[in-house]
Amino acid sequence: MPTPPLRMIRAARARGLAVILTVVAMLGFGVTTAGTASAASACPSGYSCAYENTGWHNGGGLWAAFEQAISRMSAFGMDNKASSVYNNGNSCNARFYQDSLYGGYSLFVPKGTGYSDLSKVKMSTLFTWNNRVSSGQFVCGG
Ligand SMILES: [Ca+2]
Repeated sequence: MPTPPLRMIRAARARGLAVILTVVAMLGFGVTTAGTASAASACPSGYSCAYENTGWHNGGGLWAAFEQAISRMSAFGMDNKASSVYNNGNSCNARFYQDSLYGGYSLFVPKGTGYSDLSKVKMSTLFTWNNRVSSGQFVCGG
């Protein structure tokens, strides 16, 4: 398992289990990508990522990545800001959630896939997922 790039936080999950949440949130500067052939590659291997901008671009925009879960995107300045998401995990599918602590509607993101523009993804009859993600986690086996 790779060393978390920035910091780790410990938080209690909704089910009451204490887990170590490995998260990283950073501004786009300083992050380089090899050309534009694979924008999704900006999400580190083994992580799922939420981006402030569409198209999984982190240049100039805020983004957050998790290796297990982020219970509150607000802790990384990303609450209700994501406009694209990507699951670059190694073995599990992921879910992003309307509310913090994995509540409300959830958006299923299979391993190796993502949504490049959440304004085109319906959350409900009234709303899209754009600027509504508040938490996320890998869901292994489900
Ligand atoms: Ca939300």
